[in-house]
Amino acid sequence: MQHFLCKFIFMISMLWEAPGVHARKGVKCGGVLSADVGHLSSPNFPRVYPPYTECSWLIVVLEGSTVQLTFQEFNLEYHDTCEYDYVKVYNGASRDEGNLLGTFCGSKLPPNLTSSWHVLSVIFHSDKHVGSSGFSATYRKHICGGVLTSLSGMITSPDYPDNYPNNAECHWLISAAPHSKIHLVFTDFQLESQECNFDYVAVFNGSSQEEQVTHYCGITKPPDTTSSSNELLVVFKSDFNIGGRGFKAYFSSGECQDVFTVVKGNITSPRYPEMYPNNIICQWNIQLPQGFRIKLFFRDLELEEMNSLTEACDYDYLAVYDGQSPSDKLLGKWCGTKLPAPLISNKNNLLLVLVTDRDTANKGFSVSYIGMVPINVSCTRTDFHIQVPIQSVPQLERSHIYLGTPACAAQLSGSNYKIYARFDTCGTEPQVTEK
Ligand SMILES: [Ca+2]
Ligand SMILES: [Ca+2]
Ligand SMILES: [Ca+2]
Repeated sequence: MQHFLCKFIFMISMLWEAPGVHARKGVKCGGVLSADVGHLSSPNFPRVYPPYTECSWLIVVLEGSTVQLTFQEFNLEYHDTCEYDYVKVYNGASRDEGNLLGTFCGSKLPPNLTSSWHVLSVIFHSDKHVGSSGFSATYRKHICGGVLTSLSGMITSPDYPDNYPNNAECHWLISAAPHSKIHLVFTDFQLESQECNFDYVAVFNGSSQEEQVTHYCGITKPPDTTSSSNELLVVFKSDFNIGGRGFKAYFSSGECQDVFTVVKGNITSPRYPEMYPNNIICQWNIQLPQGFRIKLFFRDLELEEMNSLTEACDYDYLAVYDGQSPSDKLLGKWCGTKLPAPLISNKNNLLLVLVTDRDTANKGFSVSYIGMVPINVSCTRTDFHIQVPIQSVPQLERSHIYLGTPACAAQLSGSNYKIYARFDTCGTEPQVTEK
């Protein structure tokens, strides 16, 4: 307990930035909230809030749990991009724009928001003119579950990696932007028994629990899932006895996860060139037809700098793997702002992974790739052969592929165009040895 208290107080002093510095004289608002449930509202609520006011709430609950925020009333001056009066909610400390969960104004009630760890901040701001009745919200500590709206994140069973409690029931609704899909991967899984009528995990494709789904338990983890809509529901239940280590899973969505199958393209970090979010793991796969190799060009790289103690990219980094998964060979891992040289895959797949930690974001990265098919040239003392795979020049007719003159056109041989020539034909000249 002593240890926890020390950590807790240290945490608050780390995160708390001079309360009320911007607050108008005589208006008291904001503060540190650490009870399991609580309430916050704009000054003077439900009467008109004062001008020139800035309030900052820091909600810190027990480590290992999360904070769920629910707005009951919401009415602020409206502006297209909320530049006059606004409420901002951060997944962690405020001011770190990588933590921003949303900015709200006008009279539309914001959605329920859940932090991905035990800290959540709320900022209320009003400008010089035009006020309204303001907002009122409640929060509560969540042992597990919630509505997750970030681009990516991690979910675990309660108390993971220690044994999960008995009689637990958790519902995580992962909700992405309209039209984007959610990718979910379980990396660790150990529940009671192989018969799933005791403890189980179920993954519902969509928010509805109506449809039939498989229950997973024991050490049989749910398969990698890509949602068919922009929602995915994960349910965990334990019965009255016998636990296990539980599970750990990662999700990603929208700009944070994609598969590229066209022969050339561009990939950027989420929100680029604005700041990327904190706490994300993004994966982009490039999957081209067999025979292709992939050349990757770095156009821009601005990530958090390396850890000066270890001189390694421990905080935020971009990693590239020579294949389809992080178990394939690592081609490089970069951070900071030094632009890496172009690189080439050995086969037809490449995986890019962006990992960011819980604070200090930057502009991100921008890369381009192009699929290449190797051309094979071989020669003897008197002649040479050139082989060009058909798929590398799909737009050309055979008669348009020739060496020197159209008379030396390529021949078709299996999936290749072949040119066979002597050194003194096809407009080439024999090698002359001069005295
Ligand atoms: Ca105003
Ligand atoms: Ca059990
Ligand atoms: Ca960072």
